[in-house]
Amino acid sequence: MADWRPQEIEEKWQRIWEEKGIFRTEVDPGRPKYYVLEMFPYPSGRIHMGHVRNYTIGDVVARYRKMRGFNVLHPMGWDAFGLPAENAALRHGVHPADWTYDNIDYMRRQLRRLGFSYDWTREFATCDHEYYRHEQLFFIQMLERGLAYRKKTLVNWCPSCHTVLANEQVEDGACWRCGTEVTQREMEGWFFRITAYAEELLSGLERLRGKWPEKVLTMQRNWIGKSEGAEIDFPVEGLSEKITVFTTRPDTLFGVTFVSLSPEHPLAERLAERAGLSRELSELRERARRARREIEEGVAEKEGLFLRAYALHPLTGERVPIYAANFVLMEYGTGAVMAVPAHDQRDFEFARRYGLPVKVVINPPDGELDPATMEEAYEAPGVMVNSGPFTGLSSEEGKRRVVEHLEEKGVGRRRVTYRLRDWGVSRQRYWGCPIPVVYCDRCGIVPEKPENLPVKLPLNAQLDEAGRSPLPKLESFVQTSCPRCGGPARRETDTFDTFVESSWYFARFACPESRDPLDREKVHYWLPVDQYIGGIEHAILHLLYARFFTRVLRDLGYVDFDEPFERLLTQGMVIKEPYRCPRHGWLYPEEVSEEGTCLREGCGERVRVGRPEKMSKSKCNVVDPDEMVRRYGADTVRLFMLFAAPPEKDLEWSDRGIEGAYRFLKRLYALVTDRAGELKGVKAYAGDGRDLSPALRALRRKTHQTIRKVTQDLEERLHFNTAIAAVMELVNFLEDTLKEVSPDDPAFPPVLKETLRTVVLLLAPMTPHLCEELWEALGEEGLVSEASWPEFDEEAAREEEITIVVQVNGKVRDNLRLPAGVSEEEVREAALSSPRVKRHLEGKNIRKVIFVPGRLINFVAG
Ligand code: ANZ
Ligand code: ZN
Repeated sequence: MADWRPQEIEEKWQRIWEEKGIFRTEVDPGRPKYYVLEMFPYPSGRIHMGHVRNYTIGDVVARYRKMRGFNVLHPMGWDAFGLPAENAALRHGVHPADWTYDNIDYMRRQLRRLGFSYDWTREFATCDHEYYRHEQLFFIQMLERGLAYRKKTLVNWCPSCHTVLANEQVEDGACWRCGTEVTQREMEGWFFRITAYAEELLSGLERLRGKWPEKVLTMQRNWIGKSEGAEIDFPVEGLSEKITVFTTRPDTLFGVTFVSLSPEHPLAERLAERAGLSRELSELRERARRARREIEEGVAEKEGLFLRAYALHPLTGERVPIYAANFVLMEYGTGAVMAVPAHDQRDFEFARRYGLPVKVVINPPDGELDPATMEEAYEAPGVMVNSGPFTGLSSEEGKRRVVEHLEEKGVGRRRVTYRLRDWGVSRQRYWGCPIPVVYCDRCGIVPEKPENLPVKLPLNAQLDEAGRSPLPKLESFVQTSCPRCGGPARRETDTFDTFVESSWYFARFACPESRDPLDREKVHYWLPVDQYIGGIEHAILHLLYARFFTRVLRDLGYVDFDEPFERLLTQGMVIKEPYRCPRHGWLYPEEVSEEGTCLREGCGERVRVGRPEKMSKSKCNVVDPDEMVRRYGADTVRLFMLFAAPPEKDLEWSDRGIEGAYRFLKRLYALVTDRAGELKGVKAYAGDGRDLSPALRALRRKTHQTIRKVTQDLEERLHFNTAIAAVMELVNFLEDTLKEVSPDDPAFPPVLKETLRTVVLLLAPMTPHLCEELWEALGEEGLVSEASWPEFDEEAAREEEITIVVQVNGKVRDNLRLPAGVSEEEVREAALSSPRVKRHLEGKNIRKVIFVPGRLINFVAG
């Protein structure tokens, strides 16, 4: 029999799938749909193993669902705007557009070579103006509804990327992309009012329980950060204005000894001016902006400035000093805090530093606090003291009662706040979607007219050496006329955060050719996405933005659902051990000898093997998918990716593992093709099994048990590794059976055919090329990619039962029906619980047990 040549057969089947267009899909209201989506890639240049893993998982789901009779949508496209294109442009002197589209061409070929079942007719790149024009229309509609607005605020600024970052894009105070420390800047920019959906985004998480990883739900919940408390008004002495604070602890109101304002608070500015402290305040503000990261982590030294002004306690009328304090954030609550040093650690530290009084108003349930000797704030609940009419209440009850009282007096109210901030979408970048507004001297900010869309990103821009956006200097772009008055106007030169594009691409895949942004009928049929698959790194950013944008689209009348992704799988990373030579640093695997010494320049030093970690070029521990496909073929790479770990866990790359996958497929190829000739005309067994020899009955049983197992693994848990293990076990079982059965048994060919056919069907979603080849070799009709998933026969899968005789002292006392192959332990347990056996053992000691497997158990007792 000819050897398996994966490269040849893989290209052949890819061509056939392509020619027949079997993965092209259309709306078909008569059939149930299934939408599988993997997070689309950024066209960075080449795909990496993380992509291969992500897309292989998605492909198995798509192919499996298709075999189950679903009308499957499985699209692919490109998240194509973004900074790397600009960086590459600077480095290599190519235009970002050329760089991006070249990369797309290359990566598309790589994906095709892996045999993924995409409907390529739906492909688009987000930098196509036919895509982003619709996004511009959404923006204009959001503007009309107040869901997009412009404001001046402190923003996160990445000095190396020369752009603003959203809060979600700042990780531990550094830029999520380049790792540079982020600074704070005051700037004007465009915002999306995601906070208007805070409550909905939070409560919506409930519905996703059990369908999204718990970890992602928790991260989103914390990010939204709901806080329930009250707003309380403090009049300011000598001013008509009042300070409104936000607190989660109204029960501590009687313990307030000062009020803290954010250094950014407008009132702080005014009070400082009045007191001649403007310079001091602005210095404090600058230091606070620089130390933003430490402040948010709570590790910054507490620092403040007495503004020489007093607030009046809303219930007691007491005068309390007003400070500007570096730890009060302008963007949270009201930017003002009633300070209760006895019960808030930050206030406590601040009070100690500035010699401010500490007043205890909550005692622990079993003791009394002494403000003179306290070393830290007491933040836990307790009993209210020194609190006028509220003294004696528990802090929980106190919270409620104090707010009620404040509401009656009109000086406070219940209030809920969220940590979530509005989404800043302006980026001072070139390679992005232009924000479609103009600035007119006469009319102010004017949105572009929908019929003038798209506002195309000009491709004739000369990139700036320093990496700044060329748009503000590109007069041909900037100079325009006002859509309202026709007079001269200037275009907005900021572009959208690229997360705007990825917030709705999944809906556009339903109707990529539509002239309207979304074709309601098609979107209604295909969406929401049934299974979404991607990396955990998007747990907040992309997934929160997409959930928000879906609700915006709903409110704009484009879609009729809230949650874009029904089920989410976050796959683990592909990791590998790095090698390091004390002299030469990181080494490629080829630079390490079998004995584990460094081969570079005949070095010979012992190489250290690091713990497996995320593949990265800098550590020389990357494996190139192309090279693996060239060496083993796509099916082997796919099988290994699926077999080596459950999808949500990290997968450690192993050369032995991929070799093992290769050998298994090779063996399977030989097993089937060796017998394919004789089996071609044979029909798969379809009887009830009663006419079969025990060996063939056992093979059928194993076959149907395997169908059951694989179906369960693919249906719910997406545990491909255990599914593959089950098929491998079946193949082993089959090989053992082949040694046992007589070749003249007329039932043998049909049963063998049934088993081989099943193996091919079960593996088809995972190793589709090989399975097409084997399907054809077995003489089956059509393509296995279009075949139906096998049904398992409960009856055939049931374990065979045998009769075991139970004796007590040699006399038969019972007959038990038990599954074939039960252990002695199981038989003994079953026998001892039989009432008839029990009766004869009563009051006796079992001295000995005689067990004849498959036949008899005898208790010797006396
Ligand atoms: C008085 C008080 C007394 C407070 C007490 C706490 C304990 P979470 O749970 O995170 O919502 N706060 C309010 N606005 C702030 C801002 N802009 N910057 C810094 N801190 C701010 O925290 C709410 C609490 O954080 C509020 O309750 C307020 O301090 C402070 F024994 O008010 B509390
Ligand atoms: Zn950066």
